Amino acid sequence: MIACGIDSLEDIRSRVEAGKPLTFEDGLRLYESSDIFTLGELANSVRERLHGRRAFYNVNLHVNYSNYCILRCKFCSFYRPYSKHSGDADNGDGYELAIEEIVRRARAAYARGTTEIHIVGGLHPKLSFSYYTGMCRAIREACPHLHIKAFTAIEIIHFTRIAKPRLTIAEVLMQLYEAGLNSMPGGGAEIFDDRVHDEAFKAKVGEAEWFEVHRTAHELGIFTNATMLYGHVETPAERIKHLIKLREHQEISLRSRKSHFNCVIPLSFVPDGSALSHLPGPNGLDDLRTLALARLMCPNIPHIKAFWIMQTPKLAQVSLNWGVDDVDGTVVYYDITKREGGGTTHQELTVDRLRRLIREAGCTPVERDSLYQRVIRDDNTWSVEGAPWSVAYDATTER
Ligand code: V47
Repeated sequence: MIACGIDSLEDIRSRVEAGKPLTFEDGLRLYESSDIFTLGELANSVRERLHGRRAFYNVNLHVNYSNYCILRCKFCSFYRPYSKHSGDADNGDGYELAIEEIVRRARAAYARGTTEIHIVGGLHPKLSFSYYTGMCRAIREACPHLHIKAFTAIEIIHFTRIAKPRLTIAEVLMQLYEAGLNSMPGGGAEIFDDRVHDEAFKAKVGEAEWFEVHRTAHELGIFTNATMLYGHVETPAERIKHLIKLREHQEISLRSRKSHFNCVIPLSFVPDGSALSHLPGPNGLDDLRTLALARLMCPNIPHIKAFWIMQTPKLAQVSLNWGVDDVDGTVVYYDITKREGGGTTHQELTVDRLRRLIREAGCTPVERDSLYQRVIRDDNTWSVEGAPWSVAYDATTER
């Protein structure tokens, strides 16, 4: 409905208020509307219906176990080609972490009160499947209640191929689960569209396989997240279609599977160092519009996360009134993009800073675990609501 050159959006408002799913055309009109205030207001109304003024964060540690990768995705500045003579092809900054080093980092973080370890890496051409199960088992043994959120759908497909003998997706997930895996992150989704796939990440498995992994995880009772990498070669229409596909998958998971997506994480493309570095990347309004759109197009996915590493802490803070209810966590080290942290991989926000960002946005900070249960801390233990266990930690170290 166009009035005086400005789309009034009133018909969309009534559908949002009635809890009706928005159509592709609704999404596009919202994205293209110059009335960014109504877009923010509508997204905030869904956010408040679901979560009131609560805003979630967690105390986590990211570990990227290796940057060697057999893929060459154009948006990625993280991968290094693998060479037997390390240093030849990768400028000397290719790496892979020994399981002992990963456990050392996990143990140190756990002792400081970290509740989640988020592990992803490149598709390594040489490591065997036992490296990944061994990694989960060793972390589980060292840190009994540390939530292991690990491996994107793309890595899971890679594991089915490197396992000897080859395994099905369900078999890979079951073996990882038995070794200690708790849930899966949402990476590797990029944009569900064949044109964008062929232009920006042609060699990577596509939409069908990504959804097959998440469908299998949901059937097995493993919770997962879902991402969307925006601001490169895709159009706003392709973003909206991506979000609708996530909503449709979630509808079935909620109806007939044991678990579902916990959150959508729209990832703001960081061009630096990638084969698409000539592109400008999203501006602040693109970021806000896309986060708000994610909230409005996927009302059946409980949480929308702004990942401050990519959207920046300032934009993540603003987005808390634009549909977002989660700002991820302390992170500590992040190798995939280096926007924060002065170009280093040390990218960390303390709990005090996260809570302040949230309070300054007019929200109430709530520490969550990886499944969005409330974390309860006293002077030197943490637990989650209803759990029969608690974990002792050193609360004198800054988290
Ligand atoms: O899959 C790669 C993306 C993802 C770039 O599930 C890039 O809680 C921006 O999935 N600019 C990994 N993004 C990160 C991820 C994630 C992050 C935080 C929380 C969760 C969660 C998941 O990062 C990759 C890819 O889509 N990525 N390169 C880049 N230049």
